[in-house]
Amino acid sequence: MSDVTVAPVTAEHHREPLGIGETTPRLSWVTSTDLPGWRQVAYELEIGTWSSGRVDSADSVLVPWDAPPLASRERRTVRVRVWGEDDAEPSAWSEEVAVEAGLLSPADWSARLVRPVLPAREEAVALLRREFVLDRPVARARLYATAQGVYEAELNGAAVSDVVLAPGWTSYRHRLRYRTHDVTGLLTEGPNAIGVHLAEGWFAGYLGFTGKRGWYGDRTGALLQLEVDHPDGSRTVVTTDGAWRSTTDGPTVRSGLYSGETVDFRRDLPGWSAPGFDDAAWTPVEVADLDAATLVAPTGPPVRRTQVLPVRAVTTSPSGRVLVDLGQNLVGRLRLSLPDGPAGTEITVRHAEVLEHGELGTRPLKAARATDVAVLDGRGPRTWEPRSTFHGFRYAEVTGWPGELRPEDLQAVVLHTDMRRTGTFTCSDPDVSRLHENVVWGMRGNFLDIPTDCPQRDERLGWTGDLQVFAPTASFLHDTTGMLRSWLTDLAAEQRELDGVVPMYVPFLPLLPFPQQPETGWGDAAVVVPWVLYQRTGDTGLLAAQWDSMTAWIDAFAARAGEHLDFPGGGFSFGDWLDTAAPPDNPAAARTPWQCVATAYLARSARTVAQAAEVLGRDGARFAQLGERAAARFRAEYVSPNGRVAFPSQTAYALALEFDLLEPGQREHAGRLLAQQVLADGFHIASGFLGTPLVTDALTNAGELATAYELLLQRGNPSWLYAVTMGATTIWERWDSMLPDGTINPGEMTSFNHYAFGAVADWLHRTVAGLAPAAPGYRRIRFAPRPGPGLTSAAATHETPYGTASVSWALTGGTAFALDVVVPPNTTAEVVLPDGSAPREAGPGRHAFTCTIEEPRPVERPALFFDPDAHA
Ligand code: RAM
Repeated sequence: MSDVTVAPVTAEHHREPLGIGETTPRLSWVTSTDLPGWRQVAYELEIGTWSSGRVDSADSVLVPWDAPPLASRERRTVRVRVWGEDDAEPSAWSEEVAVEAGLLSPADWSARLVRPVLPAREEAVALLRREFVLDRPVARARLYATAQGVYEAELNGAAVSDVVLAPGWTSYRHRLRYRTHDVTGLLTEGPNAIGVHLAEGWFAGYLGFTGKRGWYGDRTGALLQLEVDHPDGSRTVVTTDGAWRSTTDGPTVRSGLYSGETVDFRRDLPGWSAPGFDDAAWTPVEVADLDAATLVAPTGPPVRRTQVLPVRAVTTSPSGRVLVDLGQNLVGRLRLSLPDGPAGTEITVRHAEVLEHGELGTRPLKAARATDVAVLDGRGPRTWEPRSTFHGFRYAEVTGWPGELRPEDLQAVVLHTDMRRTGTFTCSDPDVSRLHENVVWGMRGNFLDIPTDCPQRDERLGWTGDLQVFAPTASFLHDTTGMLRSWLTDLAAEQRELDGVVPMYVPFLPLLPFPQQPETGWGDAAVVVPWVLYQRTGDTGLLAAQWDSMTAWIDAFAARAGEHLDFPGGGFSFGDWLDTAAPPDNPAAARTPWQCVATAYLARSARTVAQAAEVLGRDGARFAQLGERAAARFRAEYVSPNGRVAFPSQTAYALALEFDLLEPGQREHAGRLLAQQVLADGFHIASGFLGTPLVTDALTNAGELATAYELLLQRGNPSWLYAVTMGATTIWERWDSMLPDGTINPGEMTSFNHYAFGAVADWLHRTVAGLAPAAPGYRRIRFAPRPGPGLTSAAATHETPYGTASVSWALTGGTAFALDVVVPPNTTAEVVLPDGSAPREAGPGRHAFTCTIEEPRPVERPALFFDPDAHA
């Protein structure tokens, strides 16, 4: 027996493989060992009674399930053991994991969709229930459940799970996710009751910035199928059907995602989801049709409460209002320990991300009211947390609280998709470390079931451009693959209805009166996101699944570019959105015209599809050709023979360099000109959504690392650290969402939680710390830290598909460089030291290196250099 242990097997990208939709889920495992250089040479998988026998293979990630496929509801235990190069004996078996299929065919569903009868008022919340008797003991029970709206289910008075805001938001016309719950322990022989708490959610509530609600329908509904297996082999099935009853007179008076929730405890209905409750006054539900072919099992984790934060301070504002500060801009809601008080006492909580001159700054929320209200019943203290809403906030204003509000009366409950955290970064500059922390919080707040632009105002849409730039960072920080796979499936489904045009946001709603057109940098999400996920996870299956979407996007994009790839139709495009030169009321007015950006993106995306074709063994020649034509067009139109780009902008140079659009002879000059441009911009950000994520990489690769560091460490506005110096705890939509004088930016869109500009974290991970995949899925890793002026140490860790990789370096006395890396089992690594020496190979295990480098020096300012900050 060797000193090798194998963690429990995972199936596809599931955290909990219960109720999965794959019949032959691919399996992965992570080995841990202290044996240096350990590599797997063989494995044996056991799936139920099936065994693979010893398979001579080093593969441990997304290994095919060669056992017979799972049938609906079928559960099989899986385990693996492995052999290393020098191991005569296999490792011990990994701990067993049960992999269980959900309902795989529409025919498995006997449940009917039931709709409560709703009153005329908006945002009503319904309770639905029925009782049933089990005349035999319970051996195993599963609840398969979903809703049109957002729901929580209860059995005999207990919540069936800790999932919140289920079923989340998908393109409901195409796909509605159900979830499988193991409810064996919640049922008893004899009388039982099942109840559902149902609010409008994304399905029927307000969505988007047009003030419209009911995008998918104006009635909510629930679909539940409870299957109880008895020891004698028989099965009782209880489903939503005409026997259910409902009421909208329960304690939750109203709930909306944007508006918040009101509870009136005087309307409490104790025991409503337990047997014996008198529902004679309730109304029979209406049974409706639902296309069971749209029901799908989830591919990623659900939304959960992931953290509870205490209140940092309760203060009184200049105008005398009671304010609560959580110390962190977050997404979720407050849990209130309500005191006793006279029946009818109304406590109101308004939320906001910032204070403006000491008062709650709600203007950025636009039409989102973000207000929760509790009405006391005079029957003692209670704990209350809204159920069907979420807010983006750091501050809250509380009115009507009987007596004095104490910090311990409130807690913030953080909500987001329950992704596994996989990446960390820290460095010697606390502001940069805080910037990174802000990126993490920005991601947490905006990965609430779908990847959104912002979590607080009346928008919260799955903007494709935002994720396109942020996907590399996201996939380092958390395991996003399961969640994004679902989103990409929706993207493809929406795209099919728009002739290949990828909508600006997914799920798509026709919010604006004009037709969708191919949007540079936004639609490219169809290509970039699957490619990034492939790079980071090695999942070729995902790439194959998105192939049609990727190619349809290129065709639509090329059609807009026109025969000569010159985007002749003119018109509007977001382009380098929110360029720092754009005035607050015209975020599209960038330094770099959108046609220039579009030509560059066309080249890059077409080439990426050609690379994907190679991976998938498909013919990608026409994409490769298109990519080269677009690159040539870019050069002809926008680059001088020497490599000067037509627009004096960081974005134009960064695109040319990073998307590899230049001739070899032009690169060096262009790189120098980019550095000069950044200097001319006073080492400030002078780019927008699409350019900014490329600038530091372009500088690094052009040998202008010090300039990249100047940009990173800039603290004046606009810069990444400006917001940090202003006390930001998330990434902002605008560099100056908060102006230096404490006034909120007058622009129409001023979010304080927008992850897009946090995309720089990917450069922090890959270049500053120096941890990057050198082969898909980190099967080979590149450790190439690049110390620069202003930092003396940096470190990063990443849970690769093979286990933990880590890097940590320190620079002492300006020249003594020390590096520590951990290479996960079963991988190889190349280590590139910053002294210019040849790359070294490193096998699994921990390695230390030292070298002497030239002291990193700040960029020399020419004598006549004009620093706008010095003259401010
Ligand atoms: C804004 C969104 C988003 C951006 C679009 C173009 O409304 O907040 O970040 O992608 O515009």
